[in-house]
Amino acid sequence: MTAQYDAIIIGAGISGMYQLYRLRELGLRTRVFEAGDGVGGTWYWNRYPGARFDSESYSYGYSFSNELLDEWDWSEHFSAQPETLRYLNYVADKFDLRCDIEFDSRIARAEWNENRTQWRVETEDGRAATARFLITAIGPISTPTMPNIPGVQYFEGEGYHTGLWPHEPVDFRGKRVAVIGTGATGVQVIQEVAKTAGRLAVFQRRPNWCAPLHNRPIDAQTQRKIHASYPEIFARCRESHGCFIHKADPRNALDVSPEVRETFYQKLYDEPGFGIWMGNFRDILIDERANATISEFMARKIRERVMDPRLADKLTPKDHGFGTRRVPLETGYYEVYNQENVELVDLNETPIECITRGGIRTTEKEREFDVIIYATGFDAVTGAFDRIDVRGTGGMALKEKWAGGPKTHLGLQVQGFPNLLTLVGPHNAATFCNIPRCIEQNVEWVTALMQFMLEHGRTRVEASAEAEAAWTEHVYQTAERMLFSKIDSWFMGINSNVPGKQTRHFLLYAGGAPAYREKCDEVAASGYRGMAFE
Ligand code: NA7
Repeated sequence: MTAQYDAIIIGAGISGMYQLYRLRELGLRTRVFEAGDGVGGTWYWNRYPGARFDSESYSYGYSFSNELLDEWDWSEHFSAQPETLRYLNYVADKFDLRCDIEFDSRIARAEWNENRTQWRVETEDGRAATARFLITAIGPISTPTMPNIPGVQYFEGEGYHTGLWPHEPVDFRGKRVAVIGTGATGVQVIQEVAKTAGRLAVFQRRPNWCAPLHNRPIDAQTQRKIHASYPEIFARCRESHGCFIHKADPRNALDVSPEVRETFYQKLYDEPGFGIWMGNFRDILIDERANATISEFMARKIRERVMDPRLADKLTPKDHGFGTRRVPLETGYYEVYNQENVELVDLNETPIECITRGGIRTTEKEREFDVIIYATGFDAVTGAFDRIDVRGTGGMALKEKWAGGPKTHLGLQVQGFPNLLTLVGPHNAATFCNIPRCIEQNVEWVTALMQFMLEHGRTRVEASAEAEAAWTEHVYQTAERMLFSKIDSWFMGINSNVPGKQTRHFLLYAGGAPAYREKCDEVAASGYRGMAFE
């Protein structure tokens, strides 16, 4: 018999857990289907050594429960993955969420039934359930992609993608380890593995601009201060573009003297977290000349930290300016390349030909390894949708609808897919955000919509084609002026390992979380303009 619910949520990460909590308050019978055997989403899967926040811990946790805020102490300014996973398990226990979550249940199909005004979902192993509402909480960076290098399957040593890391600890002591990929993940894993590996080879295709994290433990006095100032911390996040505690400086880099610039850049470089990206001069992400000033500063830092000038040069991006791709935060990353047991393999000079049974062969030679770590990234934002066969009205496939780039209303709804709400979906501000801050906004907006429907006896909601076109147009307009829209990265939907993802389609929302929140609130206040109810 097919199980019946009022609402189905796919995913028990940060957004799915909170959505469940809120829908229960509305009295809806809600079921969460989760592919893993535990809660936590990103923090469940990404167990690789070195995985940690780039957001200040106390700005990242849920803000909806004062009791939870009072009870939980973060031990470090930027918490490591095991602590974050413990936190999310604590939340699941505290609010008794597990009883409504079906673990080991990956949803393979979701189909809208117009006659019954309901969604039917099916797990990979054939279990089915129906519900009036379907809420995807599947995460923007949750579909790991292996490199499209021939021979991956023949490697006889240990091979791990960072996003599918084993639950048991992996020992690198004395081993010959390769890391492919130097994004935010690669940087975290490289600096950690370099501590114990016998030999480490980093296979770099494109370097990124990395900035110091400056993590440290939280002492008792600071802990008390954090607890006392949660309202201010969250208020600050609310006001900033990406809901980080770092607010962009109102000045333009080009309006101040080189000396003022230098002092400011140095100050940001010495401070913890994303300040150098999010709290920098407002024009560095918009104006190429302004961007060149910070890029030059960062290049100098690499030269100062890497002893071999040739290596420093290879580690310096030439194809994009600082901040136009995701900035990895690091702790001693550049110094790793001063270690004798670490080698940087520049794939521009010597591309990988194949993975062999014993290691990796480039055009130069074959190197043997005991372990290969694939830090090769994700099929971002739309990838998690693509691997579910989502069918809307008339059997329309979501994957086909989005083939030329996503089209959404507020990044939360899709015309032709009634009663589907996409938390942290494409073109949603949550994709470019200190994510739990925007997740809470998404979940609360969706909850209010469902409450409105319950109160008004509505059973079906669908965004209009006009509202969807207008939002999509707005999303592209806000992205156009940003320098990153001219650069290949996962922000722009580029993934060299996934067929069909070589053309730039902006996946995020660049108008900023405050503007996004305002627009969502306006839509709600207008009685949900642009959405048709039945
Ligand atoms: P990213 O940022 O997409 O980085 C993936 C890295 O892997 C990047 O350096 C890629 O080089 C490299 N890569 C991918 N495929 C290949 C192949 N086939 N050969 C060689 N190198 C390859 O993923 P991350 O996991 O680091 O970060 C994703 C987000 O997760 C991050 O932004 C955080 O928000 C959390 P490329 O640059 O494409 O040349």
